[in-house]
Amino acid sequence: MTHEYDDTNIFARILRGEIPNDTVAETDHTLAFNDITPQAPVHVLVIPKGKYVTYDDFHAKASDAEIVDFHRTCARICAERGIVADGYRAISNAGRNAVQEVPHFHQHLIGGRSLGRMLA
Ligand code: DGP
Repeated sequence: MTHEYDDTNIFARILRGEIPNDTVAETDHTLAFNDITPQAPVHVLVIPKGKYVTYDDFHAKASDAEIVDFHRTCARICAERGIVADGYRAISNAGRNAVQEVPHFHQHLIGGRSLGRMLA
């Protein structure tokens, strides 16, 4: 499976500062910001600053430091946004079957309401 990174994708443009974003957290390796079309009271997108297309691409190519930083940032945001006690969803759409819209790896952190079952 090849993952050719498209530098024109919207999250690449956000990382370059060409498009504004509502930043929630930022580290050396990771950026988190509110989703533009939130599906719940809390809907944060967390992205690595490196050029990775999908979940598998990120974990195959990123350094251990980037991977740890990414996941620690996700967990910290869940705690800080107060969605841990009642539960939340952390998901990443990858590729065609998952209808991935933006081809830069990202994790959705969604909570603040009952989310129901994911699969019918
Ligand atoms: P997906 O690739 O299907 O996992 O979802 C991409 C998400 O990115 C979707 O929930 C909407 C969000 N999104 C798309 N464009 C922008 C944008 O310009 N700014 C922000 N904050 N979110 C965006």
